Amino acid sequence: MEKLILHSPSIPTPTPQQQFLFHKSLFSSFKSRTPFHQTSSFLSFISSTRRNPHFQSLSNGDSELVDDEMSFLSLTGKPDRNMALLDDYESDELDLDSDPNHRSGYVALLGKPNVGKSTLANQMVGQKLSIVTDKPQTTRHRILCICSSPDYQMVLYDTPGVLKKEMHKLDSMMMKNVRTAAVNADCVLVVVDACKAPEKIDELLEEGIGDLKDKPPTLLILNKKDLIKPGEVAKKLEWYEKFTDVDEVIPVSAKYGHGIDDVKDWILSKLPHGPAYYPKDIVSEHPERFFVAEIVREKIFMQYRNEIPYVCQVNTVNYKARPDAKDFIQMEILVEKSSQKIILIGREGKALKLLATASRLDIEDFLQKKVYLEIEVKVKENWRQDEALLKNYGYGGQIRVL
Ligand SMILES: Nc1nc2c(ncn2[C@@H]2O[C@H](COP(=O)(O)OP(=O)(O)OP(=O)(O)O)[C@@H](O)[C@H]2O)c(=O)[nH]1
Ligand SMILES: [Mg+2]
Repeated sequence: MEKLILHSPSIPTPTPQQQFLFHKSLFSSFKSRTPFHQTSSFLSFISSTRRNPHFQSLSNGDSELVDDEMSFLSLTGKPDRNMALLDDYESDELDLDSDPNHRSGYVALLGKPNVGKSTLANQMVGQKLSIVTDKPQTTRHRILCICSSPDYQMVLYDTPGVLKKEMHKLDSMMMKNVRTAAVNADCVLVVVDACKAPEKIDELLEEGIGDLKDKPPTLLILNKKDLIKPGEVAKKLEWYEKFTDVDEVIPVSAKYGHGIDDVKDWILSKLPHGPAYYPKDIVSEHPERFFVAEIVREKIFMQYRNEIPYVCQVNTVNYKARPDAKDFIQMEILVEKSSQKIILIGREGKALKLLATASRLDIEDFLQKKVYLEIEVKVKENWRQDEALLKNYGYGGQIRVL
């Protein structure tokens, strides 16, 4: 059964200033006061299952991971505001009779790798949903992050960084997911790194929204402003205002939450009036097993160097919730060569043990319960080129749920 990731209804949505002081969980009742930019922990609330309108039953030819009938979370577009969710959420959950001034809509986050898209998405939601590392190409999937207040609901799509060169089928499938993120967006945020020399964003826009007839309003976010002097920020701001075709430029520090208010105000001015798409306490729709695999992937990025993080695919093979015992989670890490497997496991299995421990601690923090974690490393030659496998791993715009 899939589970949704929820805010606790009893915890008020944080103001932007409070966001990076958002607390750990319903269950730990505000024990942790660590700002989320200082912790690697995933902050989340998990509720009991609800059927999701985007879950579809599919069967495809791949034998390795296929259950008899698999469920997939479709990420192809936004639901019809009036129809799709009503079957699944009670109208009072969606607050459909609410204030006619209520606004809601979809926001696509685009940018090159490593500019801080995921950091910004997490900051806006007030929870760590997307993994963040100092290495480029961390995000591989389109991650749905829902940011709600009594007056609005912003449904953000964090996307993989736009690549100049697509090396593998994986890259081209990731880029397709970037493009489709903007298709239904009510507005687009293009993130650039303030530390880098200013550069035109035409290619980025072309990649993200090039095919669209009606161009959505676009905001350029000059991120990491904390790393440069204020005078430099002003110069870069001016350059981007002059040389890019965007509606506005806002400097921010996603890591420290500066400027997030301004970004939200801008988004709000572009969102149409209408009721919420999702109940206000939901912050994402991806299933737990997805986040669990992402946590392991983040730890791989942190522990291993060079090409290793990029050749790893992490799958949750088995996930058994056990009310009276630790949850049982079986993961597999796929690499492309046996030499990579040797590195991943390390001498006498020490590296893998370290990885498993770091992952388990974060998973327990995320799920708010103890788990038994088993990780196996396997070789799957050229998995990054195998379209059927890649689809099965969720790169085709659909994520498998239990
Ligand atoms: N100093 C500073 N660092 C930041 C800021 N925003 C992000 N970072 C750092 O930049 C690095 C990349 O951040 P991510 O959020 O993973 O970047 P991304 O654009 O999602 O990267 P991909 O998923 O690879 O496309 C991480 O080390 C972040 O901590 C910021 O405002 N200030
Ligand atoms: Mg990212």
